Amino acid sequence: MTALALVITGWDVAPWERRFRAAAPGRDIRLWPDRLGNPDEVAYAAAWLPPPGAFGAFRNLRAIFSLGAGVDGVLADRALPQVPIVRVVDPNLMRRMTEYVTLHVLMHHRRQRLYDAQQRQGVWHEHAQPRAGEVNVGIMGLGVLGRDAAEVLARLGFRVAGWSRAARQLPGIECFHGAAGLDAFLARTEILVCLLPHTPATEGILDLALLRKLKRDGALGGAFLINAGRGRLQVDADIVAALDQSALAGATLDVFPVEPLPAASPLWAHPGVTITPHNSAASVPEETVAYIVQQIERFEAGHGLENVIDRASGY
Ligand code: NDP
Ligand code: OXD
Repeated sequence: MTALALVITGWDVAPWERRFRAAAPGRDIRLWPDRLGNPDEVAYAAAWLPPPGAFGAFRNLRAIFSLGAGVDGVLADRALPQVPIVRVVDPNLMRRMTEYVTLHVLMHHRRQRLYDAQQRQGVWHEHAQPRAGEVNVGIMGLGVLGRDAAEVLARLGFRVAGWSRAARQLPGIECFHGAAGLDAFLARTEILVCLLPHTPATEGILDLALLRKLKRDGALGGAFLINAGRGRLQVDADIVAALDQSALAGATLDVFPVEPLPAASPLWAHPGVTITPHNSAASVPEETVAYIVQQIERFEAGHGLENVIDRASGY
């Protein structure tokens, strides 16, 4: 009764199955929905975007492992069994996100989109370049990912602040928290990086009203948004409006309320938008499976599971 079921939609299941079989050769690996066998034998589920009700048949389930750092896709199932939900915390995933955030902060800071446009027109023209120390970056979400990105950007010399739910203290980072701290955080932020989880409290938080509160008269002469958290944090139409009204000078978006981003979305062709296909910090089977197998071994040896999410707060 210790089988592990893979409940995966939206991703190719084959590399995950191969990796679980290689990393845990003694483990009985089942595949939802067609190769489940007797569901009473399933003790663990590893899931990405599980369809609602998918875990209902697993009467002896002991834990659910999200295959990503975010758990909103798992929590979307209103009929989830009352078992611990473990999310991915992995240094490789964290560093991939920090690479992405650093790349796009620097892209906006160094005006790379402007130089790309000039290159296409054969224009040789240099623009004034502020120092990193003159530019305010603000990171929404000071968790595992937000903290690492904040530290790296601070080392590059940016003036970095962060916003979280509870009060935090991080050396060299100006920390704001809660609804009471949000406006002051936004008012000093020129490059806004969003690394929040999607929860009922954060849904749609990146709307026009919020984007209008960003600092536009700083060294960069405008405000920029980088969202690599979740698509449902943002209101796509409001981002287009913010760009068109110059509340934003540019946006990098890795995530969208509907993925893949529909062909009809005006974001695709907007000159102020840089789009990536939800790949800022992909879960790599080799790394994620090693982490989950290690968690199961810990659990079966009588130690607690790590990185269990708090269902009440949704992350
Ligand atoms: P953590 O749980 O470690 O951190 C979440 C942070 O968000 C915490 O600082 C938390 O505050 C803050 N937060 C949550 N709710 C609120 C709120 N209502 N108001 C203010 N702050 C809030 O998560 P990670 O850093 O590991 O990951 C963050 C998110 O990144 C994931 O949930 C996922 O959605 C996304 N992600 C995206 C990927 C991609 O490829 N695009 C890849 C991996 C993750 P506090 O510190 O007070 O708890
Ligand atoms: C994650 C993701 O949550 O890849 O890890 O989106």
